Amino acid sequence: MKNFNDSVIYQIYVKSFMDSNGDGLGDIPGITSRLDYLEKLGVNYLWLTPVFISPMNDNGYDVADYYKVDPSFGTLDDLEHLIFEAKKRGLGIMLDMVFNHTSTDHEWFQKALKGDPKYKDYYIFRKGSGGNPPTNWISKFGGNAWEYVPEFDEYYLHLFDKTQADLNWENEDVREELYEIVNFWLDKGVSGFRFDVINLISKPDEFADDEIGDGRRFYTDGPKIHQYLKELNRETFGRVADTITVGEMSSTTLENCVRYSHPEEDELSMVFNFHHLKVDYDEGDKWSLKNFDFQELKEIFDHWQSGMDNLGGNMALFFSNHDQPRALSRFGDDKNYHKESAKMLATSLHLLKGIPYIFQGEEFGMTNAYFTSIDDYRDVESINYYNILKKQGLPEEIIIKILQAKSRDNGRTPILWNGEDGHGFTTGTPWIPFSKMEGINMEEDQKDENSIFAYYQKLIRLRKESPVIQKGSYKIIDKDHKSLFTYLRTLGEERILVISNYYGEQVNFDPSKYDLPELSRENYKVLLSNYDQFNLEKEKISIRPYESLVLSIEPHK
Ligand code: TEU
Repeated sequence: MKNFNDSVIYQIYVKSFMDSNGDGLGDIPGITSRLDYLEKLGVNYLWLTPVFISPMNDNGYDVADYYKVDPSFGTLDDLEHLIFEAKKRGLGIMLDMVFNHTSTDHEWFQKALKGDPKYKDYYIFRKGSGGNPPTNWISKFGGNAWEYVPEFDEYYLHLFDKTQADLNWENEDVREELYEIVNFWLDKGVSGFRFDVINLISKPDEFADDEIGDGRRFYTDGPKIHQYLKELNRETFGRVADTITVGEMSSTTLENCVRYSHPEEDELSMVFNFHHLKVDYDEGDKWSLKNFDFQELKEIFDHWQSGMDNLGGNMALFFSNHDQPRALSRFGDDKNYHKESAKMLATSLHLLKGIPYIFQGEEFGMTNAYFTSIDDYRDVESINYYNILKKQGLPEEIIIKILQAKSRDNGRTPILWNGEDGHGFTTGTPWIPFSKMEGINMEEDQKDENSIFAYYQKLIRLRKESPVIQKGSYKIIDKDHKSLFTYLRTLGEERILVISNYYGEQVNFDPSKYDLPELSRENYKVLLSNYDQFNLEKEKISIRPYESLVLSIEPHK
C-alpha cells in the first residue's frame, strides 16, 4: 500500500465552502469554481464532507441515500464534473462514507419500522428491561443512546442523534450493501474515502450497562473491527491501486491505530484520532471552560508520534476540522498574533510525521465564530448541550461562553473569500451567520506578500521536496519546556529541527543544553521561519511570540 507521505489533504465542509446559486448553502459547482485556488495552494486531495441525500439533521452525516447527491449540493453530473476538473489539476476527490449509521429516513430503516424482518436486522433493535432502555449508554450528542419504538416495544441503538440509527455490521447483507456503495463511487473515479467513526462499527455480543463510563468501552475498537476493515478493503478500494483512505477513530488506542494503518495490515492508509484535541476538556468534560494544557498536548503528540513511528502506523495530522473549534482561536492568539500564531500552528503540525490536513479557511487564518446568541447556532450537538446545560441551571452567559469556545459551529461558518456583503460566499442569506471576527478574509490575507496562504504554500512545497519530512524519524527535544514544542526529524544524515513557541512571550532555546552538538552557527541553516528577520546567536536562540523556526542541521564535514 502506498503511504501518501508526500501529500497534503484539504478538507471541504461543503455547506460552507462556496455557494454557486445564491441559496445560502455551499454546493458542488461552488467547489469546482474554486479549484484554481486549491491548485495554487498546492494540496493533493480534497476531502468533501458527505454530499449524499440527507434530511441534514447532522449536516449530511445522516445519510438517507448513499447513491444520490443531495439536491442542495447539486447533481451527480455536478459531482462527476468536479471529479473530472479536479483530476485535470492533479487533485483527487475523497468522499466521506458514513457507515456506522444511516438516517432514520433511509429506506432500510423505513422498511424496518414497518416490521420487515430483513431490514429490522439491518439495525440494532433490543428489548428494554423494567421500563428502561436496554443499556445505560450515553449518545455522543447527549441523552440515552436508545430510542423506543412503541409498535415493537423495542429500542434501536443510536450512538449519535436519534435520527442516526446504528447499522448492524454483524449482518452480512448490510456489509455487502455498504461495499456495493463504495464500489459504485470508486467506479465514478473518486480517489479515496474518509470513513466516519469507523472504529465504532463492531458492537459487542452482549449489550450490558456500563457501570464506570458512557458505554464507549464496549463498542470502541470493537471485537470484529479489524476483520471488518480487512474485508472492506478486500471487497472495495483494495482492488484499485493507490486509493487513499482515512478512518476517523473515536477514543481509540495506539495499538489499534497501528493495525488500522500499517501498510501490511491491508486496512486503511491512515487514521485520525482526537486525544490531542481534548487537552482543554475539564476532567474529560468537553462542555466546560479550561485553557489548553500545553504539557499534555506535547505528551500526547509525543506518545502518538513515537509510537506510530516505531510501530509503522500512519497518522493523519490535523488541528482543525468541522467538529472542532478553530485551532487558531484555541491554541494560538487570534487577536494579538493572528498571522504569527496561524503560521506557527501550521509549522508545528505539518512537519510532524504523517499526512497533514488543512481545514478550509485555515490557510488564511479563519477564526472561531464568536456568536453571542443561541439563535446563531445550527449544530445539533451544540443545541442539545445548550439545553442540557440550561437544565443544569448554568447561567445563559456562561453557556454562551462555553459554546463560543467549544461548539462545532466554530469551524462551520462560511468561508470569508472577501470583505464584501456575502463575503464572496453567497449572494443570498447564509445558512449560518458569518464569523463575527472582523477583518479576516482570503483577499485581505493575499494582499500581503507574507500571507498565511503563501506560508502554507511553502510548507506544502517543503514537504514535497524533503524526504526527511516525509519519512524521517521523530524525536522530541526538551519535553518539559514551558512554551516550546521542539522536535527533531532525522533521515540518514539529514536532520531538521522544528522549534515552535506556543505562547506570546519571547523565550530562549539553548541548543547546548541538549544532545545536539552539531547545532552550532557553522552548520545549520534556516529552512523556514514565520518572522521576517532572525538573529541567531551562537549559544542560544531567541524565539519570539508564536515564532516557529525550522533549522536544517548539516552533517559534520
Ligand atoms: O464525528 C464523530 C465524533 O465522534 C465527533 O463528532 C464527536 O461526536 C464530537 O466531536 C463530540 O464533541 C463524526 C463526524 O465528523 C461528525 O460531524 C458527525 O456528527 C458524527 O461523526 C456522526 O456521524
